[in-house]
Amino acid sequence: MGTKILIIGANGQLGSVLTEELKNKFGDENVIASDLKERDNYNGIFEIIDATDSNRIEEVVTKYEINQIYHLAAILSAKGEETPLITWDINMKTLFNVLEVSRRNKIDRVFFPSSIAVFGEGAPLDNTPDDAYLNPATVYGISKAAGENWAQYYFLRYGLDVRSIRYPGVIGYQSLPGGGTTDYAVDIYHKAVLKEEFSCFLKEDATLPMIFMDDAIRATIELMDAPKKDINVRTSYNIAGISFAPAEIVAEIRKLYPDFKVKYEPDFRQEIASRWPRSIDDASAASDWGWKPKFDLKDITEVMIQKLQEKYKKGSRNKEILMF
Ligand code: AKB
Repeated sequence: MGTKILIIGANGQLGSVLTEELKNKFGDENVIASDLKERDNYNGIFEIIDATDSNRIEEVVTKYEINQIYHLAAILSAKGEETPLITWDINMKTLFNVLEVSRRNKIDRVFFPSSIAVFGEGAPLDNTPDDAYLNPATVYGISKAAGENWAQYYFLRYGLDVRSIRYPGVIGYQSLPGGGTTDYAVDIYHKAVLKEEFSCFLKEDATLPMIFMDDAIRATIELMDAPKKDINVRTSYNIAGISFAPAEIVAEIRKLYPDFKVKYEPDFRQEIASRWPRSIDDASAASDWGWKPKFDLKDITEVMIQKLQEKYKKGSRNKEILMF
């Protein structure tokens, strides 16, 4: 039987782009997108799934004879701090539901996204290795650190082939992030193209690991394509893209928009960022499944500006409705 994929959280920043890529690779009929609400103008098979309801996940898995699940639904770092217990409940319940449905239905491969948010005090800030001490200070980070261990547990206990990546901040023109600490690095490009002033919620020297969407999607697919015998990390793989601070992205944007205005107004998200790594050691991903990023800050800036200029030229100034 061929590959039949279910994507949970297909309307999100990563999910919406990954869905299109998987459709290109496996065919529209083999990729079932799902989220809490149907996506406007979506071209393909879509099911409404609230992933806190395991019966509903199981129903869709059975209906389409799914054999791979990408579980992308979660509440992110900044948003999660507004309602810590609800965030914990949602992030863990949806993961347990996916793991249990996958175990019961003998799903071949499961993808669970983790994050650099699993790190905190006690981990080296530079070149943070995969096996650094995990001491997350956000509820999102705690849920991801616990989730990684549960992923490994399901692999060890039940042989479920769960694979995971710790994403840095993801930067893309196709979709918008929501509720993260790294979101500024997407919003800033929208403001530059709209010729508006940007208020940055991080300090100008707050260096964080980031990755371009194309690299993030390629990493995900490469990990899921890798032979099972090569996957030696069953918690989650670090992957690095690039690292930069707000002042560096501003300098890069000003090469194209010399009058771009920025003010720094750090808020609680600066506190979160200050505990995260500045850069990531991704040696295990490189040696186990050949991971290598392609895009640096200059490449990212050129593509982001060009693509956003095209989008804004075509339509409205409302960035929410410009995506896809
Ligand atoms: C966030 O900022 O919460 C996310 C992440 C790094 O996982 N983008």
